[in-house]
Amino acid sequence: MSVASVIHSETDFDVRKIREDFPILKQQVHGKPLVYLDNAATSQKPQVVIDAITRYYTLENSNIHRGVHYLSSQATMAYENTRTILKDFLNAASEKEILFVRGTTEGINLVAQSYGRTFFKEGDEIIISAMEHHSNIVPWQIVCEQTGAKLRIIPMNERGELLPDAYEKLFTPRTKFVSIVHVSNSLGTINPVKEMIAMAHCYGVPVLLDGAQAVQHLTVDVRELDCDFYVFSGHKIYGPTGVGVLYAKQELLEKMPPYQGGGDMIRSVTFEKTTFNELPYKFEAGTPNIVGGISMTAGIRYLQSIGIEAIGAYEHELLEYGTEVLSSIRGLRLIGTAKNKTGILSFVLDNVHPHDVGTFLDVEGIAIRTGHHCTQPVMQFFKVPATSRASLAMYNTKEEIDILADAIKKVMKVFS
Ligand code: C6P
Repeated sequence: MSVASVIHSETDFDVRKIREDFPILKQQVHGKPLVYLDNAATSQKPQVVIDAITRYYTLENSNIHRGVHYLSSQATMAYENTRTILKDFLNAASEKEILFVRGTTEGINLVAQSYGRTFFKEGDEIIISAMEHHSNIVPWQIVCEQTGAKLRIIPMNERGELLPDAYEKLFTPRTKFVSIVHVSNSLGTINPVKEMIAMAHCYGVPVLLDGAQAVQHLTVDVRELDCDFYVFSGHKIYGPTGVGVLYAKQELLEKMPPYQGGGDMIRSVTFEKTTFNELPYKFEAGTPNIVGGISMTAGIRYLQSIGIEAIGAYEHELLEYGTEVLSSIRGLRLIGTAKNKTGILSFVLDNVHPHDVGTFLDVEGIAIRTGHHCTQPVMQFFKVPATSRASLAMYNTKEEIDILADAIKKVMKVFS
């Protein structure tokens, strides 16, 4: 469906009504209306998510999978129901393929330690890309240290797009795994993951997608993508911090050993031998973030009630507007100009350090992120120490982009 056919203007989308659902947006910061443009770091929470947290602690609080009493079975039902919502959200084949984790970072570490440490050996190769978040670099470096495997890196061009031919050339008989970001957090690039997965599968190699910046903007269907692992964080999809999801194909999970040991992941324990629980519990040791899981799905249901296609189309309209407005500022260079992007506007200004930009904008009530965005290799590629990054969500407006642009012009004036 084309962007234009989904949405025509802010009015159609009713962004004003959506903003009403996010109480935090109503406040003033340093005497100015808050302009929140740091959504890639974490999104704000709608009232339904805040209510789900309050309701859980007011009416349902209890440990799950353990008690026979009323509250425990209510909490267990609510928690397991969220697994079903997540299964449907990702179009996974079964609840057994949905693991609760602390977030994207823990999901990738789980796969690196459980799958990688078990199946990689000396000389094996793992392909990642030049635009990975540190969370999709360091866990693989650790497993390389442990097993003797090596990292191979898919290069990118000056627009921040991966090079498909170079990707294909990286495959050798030693390639054992591919782990790539679906949408880059510092560039906004949407990678052609379906094609990349198909290519890896031609060589019999499984693929993990880091979906931390994708699920809140794009429809993700793990069966259509045919990815082997998919991971995302609750707090970037309008839910709370400290909870996320790892999807994995059941056949792979069956072969993988537990990541952590403890309560709930066992079937029986003696001092001589422990047998493990069935999927997905084999990978969920200890009391989980129960309220996190339940309220994360309140966020997902909220997003679904608006419609992910409509959100994506609206954000795309904002991105196009923001790109035009920011590009017209003399002395501003956009970093990340891929053809296929989500709402990330990373930029550098002539003669002004990004941290000064961030501090100045904060005084104007504008929240952006400045720094390397946990993607130092991306900064090295573009030969910049850091960037300023405005990241968009469904509740942002063109008016806020204008406020951002005016504030940037002021910064440039002050520093010139
Ligand atoms: N990026 C940003 O400001 P956690 O911290 O586990 O929820 O997510 C880690 C992570 C992994 N992959 C990608 C692509 C990400 O964007 C992030 C988090 C935030 O860009 C915080 S560094």
